[in-house]
Amino acid sequence: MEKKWWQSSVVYQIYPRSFQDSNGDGIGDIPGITSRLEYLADLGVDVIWLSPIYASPNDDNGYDISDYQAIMPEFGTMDDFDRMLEKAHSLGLKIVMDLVVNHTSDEHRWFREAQKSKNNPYRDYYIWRDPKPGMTPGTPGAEPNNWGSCFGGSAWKYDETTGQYFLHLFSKKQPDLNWDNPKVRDEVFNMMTWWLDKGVDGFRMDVISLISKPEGLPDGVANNTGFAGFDQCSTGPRLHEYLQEMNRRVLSKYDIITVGECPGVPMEEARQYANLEGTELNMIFQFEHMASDLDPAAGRYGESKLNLPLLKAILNKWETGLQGKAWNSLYWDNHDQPRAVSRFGNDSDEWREISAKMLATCLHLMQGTPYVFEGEEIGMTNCPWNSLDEINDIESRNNIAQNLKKGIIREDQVLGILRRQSRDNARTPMQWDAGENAGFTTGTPWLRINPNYTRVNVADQVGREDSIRAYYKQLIALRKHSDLIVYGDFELLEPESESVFAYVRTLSSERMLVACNFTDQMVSFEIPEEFRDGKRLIGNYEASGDGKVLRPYEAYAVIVP
Ligand code: ISL
Ligand code: CA
Repeated sequence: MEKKWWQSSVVYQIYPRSFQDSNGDGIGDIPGITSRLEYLADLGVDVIWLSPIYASPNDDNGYDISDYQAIMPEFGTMDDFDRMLEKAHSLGLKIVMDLVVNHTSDEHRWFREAQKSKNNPYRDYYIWRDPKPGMTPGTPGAEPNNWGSCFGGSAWKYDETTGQYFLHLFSKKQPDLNWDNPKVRDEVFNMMTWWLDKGVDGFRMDVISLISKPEGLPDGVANNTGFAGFDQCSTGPRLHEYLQEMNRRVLSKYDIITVGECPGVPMEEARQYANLEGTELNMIFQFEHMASDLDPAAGRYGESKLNLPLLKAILNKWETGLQGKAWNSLYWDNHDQPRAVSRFGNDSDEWREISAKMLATCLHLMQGTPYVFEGEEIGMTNCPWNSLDEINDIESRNNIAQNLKKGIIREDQVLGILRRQSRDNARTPMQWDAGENAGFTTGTPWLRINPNYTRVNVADQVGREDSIRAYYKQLIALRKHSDLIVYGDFELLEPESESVFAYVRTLSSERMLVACNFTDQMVSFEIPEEFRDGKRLIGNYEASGDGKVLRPYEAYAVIVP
């Protein structure tokens, strides 16, 4: 297999609104990011993925873009961007842009034009349909089909001016682009080329699996909300054709990293998306393991409890299934998910540090490119929200309102749900120090700061040898010098265990055992014979145990020969 730099890289995701404010308006910005680049270089990551920084009315915090070639004024200017890019490159850091092209904002010039009339040259940039015959346009049931928006309600909005509906799989301010129109593809590919010529190092492609809609836009199977989910748009009929065209016309001309966000895409399909011949993308984000703590009937906003055998089965399937055929991405955290240490680890003061290190060990020593989300490297946790008023996230707000109205959840369940599942758990400002506003801003932060910032912050951890951050740094450095960590085959041990996640990696004669305890109890785990005299590579307890048990949340890696 030909080795690629992005296979041995670690990517760090920045949610710009929450990373570092530089001018006291309470909103993170590009100069703020620039001022923290040394911190990231020191951590040892290779690539920074920036959540969207383009002009946007912020209905979905930048995932609704009104101009792909302009910077959101709140974040700074194009000059600020150029300075950031230059400094990043001088520190050996690459910059990956978020490419959000399943939809635009309804305030994008193309959509403003498209809305004017049925024969506007931009009309066909979007997906318009007549109301259902015999129904009163604009009333429930008159929508062209039963698809629901990911943020609640129908995926169709009625437009009075022209008497038609437009499709929006996300908010009504995020109309879906019509990728079947070659002009749309030209526009997107030209825009991508413009950014790449500027020197950016790749793209993370937002819900790229949804861009090709099924022929005839048929009804789907409705769920408990009365609407069908977006499964029927996942890997639509022309998806691979479009990615191959994008690859031919744009991606293949640059030495970059590409990762497609692909909710709902199965492993077998990922072999094509992320194939090693390189005809489409380098890797994708799969979502299956993000459901391993959810009750399938209740979904994202129901109660949650980790099913460890299921989590292992899913990751094992992806590790062994893509082995030699395609490439994995590895993540616990991102801006859409609750904090991993609260979710899969233990965020109490007693176990936060140890369990955060355990999760990091488990993830970073698998095969694939690891992603670290801002604050993960210091063990930032979910936030103890006091009310729905504190929440900014459109997904939680809309879905909770809808589920209350439909009687799917009760009022007294709302806080628990928010604390467990809201996307805003990931979006609270970065905790830099124990001072005012966690060192994030001198003004009023746009979103509540997690009150534990006095105990969980960067300043405390930088320079402390036993910190979570120091441990991440160590894990990241290990990968740089080990083909075994990057390329070794993966083999799961004890798949049925409810408490231990253990696996072996193999590259010719080199073997590595990784053992992780996902519980706060001492559990028995007999170290396999061949590893008894092995060399300890890393571990989250100071000294090795007796080889017969794992202490609470213990994790270690041992290598032979
Ligand atoms: O993560 C999710 C479900 O588990 C959804 O919240 C998420 O919306 C979905 O995965 C798509 O995410 C991406 O596109 C959205 C944007 O809101 C998310 O922030 C983005 O990551 C629409 O652009
Ligand atoms: Ca600012």
